[in-house]
Amino acid sequence: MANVRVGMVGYKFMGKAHSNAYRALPMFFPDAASKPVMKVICGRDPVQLEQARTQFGWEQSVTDWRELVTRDDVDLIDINAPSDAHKEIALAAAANGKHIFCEKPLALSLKDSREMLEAAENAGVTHMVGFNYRFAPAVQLAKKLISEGRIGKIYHFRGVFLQDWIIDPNFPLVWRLQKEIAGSGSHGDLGAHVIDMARYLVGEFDEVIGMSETFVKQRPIASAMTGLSAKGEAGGELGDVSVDDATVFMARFEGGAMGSIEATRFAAGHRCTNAFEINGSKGSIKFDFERVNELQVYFTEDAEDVQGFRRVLATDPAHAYMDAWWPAGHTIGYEHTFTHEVLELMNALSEGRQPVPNFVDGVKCQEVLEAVDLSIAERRWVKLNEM
Ligand code: 4PW
Repeated sequence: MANVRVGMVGYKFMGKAHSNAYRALPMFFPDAASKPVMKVICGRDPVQLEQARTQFGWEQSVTDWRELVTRDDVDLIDINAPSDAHKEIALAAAANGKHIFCEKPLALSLKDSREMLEAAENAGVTHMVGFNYRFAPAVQLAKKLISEGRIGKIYHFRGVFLQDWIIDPNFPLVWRLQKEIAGSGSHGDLGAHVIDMARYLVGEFDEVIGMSETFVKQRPIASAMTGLSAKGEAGGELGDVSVDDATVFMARFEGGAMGSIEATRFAAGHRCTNAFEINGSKGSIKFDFERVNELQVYFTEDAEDVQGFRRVLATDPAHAYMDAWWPAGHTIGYEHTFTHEVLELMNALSEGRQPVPNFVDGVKCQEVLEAVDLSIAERRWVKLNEM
């Protein structure tokens, strides 16, 4: 499949990140097995849509995704709409034989995510879910070290995703704070990434128990763009926040390791601290997305007089993807992780296999998210095999 004609739904944050990845891929990965063609971008607001189409470099635009999924000149549907739209668009895409790339979390619920997986499998289409942080070279190095047994048996996974963008109680009630649109708050938006990272590096979850809090229970019903109410007043009437501001949970993995996972949008000073530490019998590794090119490593086998954490700058040709970018020592960032995940998708499409992560990983993540929710509701440990 030389060219993959893409139809993308959504043109804001993730639409921009995905568009950049499609544009960068042929330039930096000319040997990719397939090449994305930025065919059609889809969004509801015609004015903003046309601006995005020209700015991001898409050939055409439509305002109705139902038209997009039926077009004969589109092979892949890329879903970057808010979470409440993921299922309907994915089911329609599968029904029309389109491959699907869907942002996380896969769906509003475990039930919906399982329906999406079944539809994609029954249609025989390729399906991918956007857990982009796996594709940081430093994370790929962590995966390699663990796979090679370099840190031995894993005892602990400690993961956090800390942000602080809604600490101000006057921040408006945007869609990410409304359960019917987002499904959950920090838990599904941030915690989903940590859950996926834990599954990728440590393995499957066995049981969980959690707690969550909504610190600011009502917010102004206002435009996220202007901060003004529909009537143009500052602040405006208040609406209920229906999702968690923070969720913390403990876990035990199938392999016996212990886990602690925290997701919050109330960690003052943390803009996007997606970090983990893994402790094993022969060493430890630490990653913090805010220093995305670096992996801190500690090996018990180092000579006693030089033992200690040391920083590996994962920007050499020996590190995943880096020989495609710049000479050793030249760092990369957030947007590069999306280019790497699009590379995996294009190669999978050409090789006739499912990419990793795919909807199976999306469902597994949803299982953990809902197991934690159940543990909170029933104030008990919940086994994943109950889901
Ligand atoms: O990776 C993304 C972050 O940059 C997440 O998927 C959501 O958007 C939450 O914060 C930002």
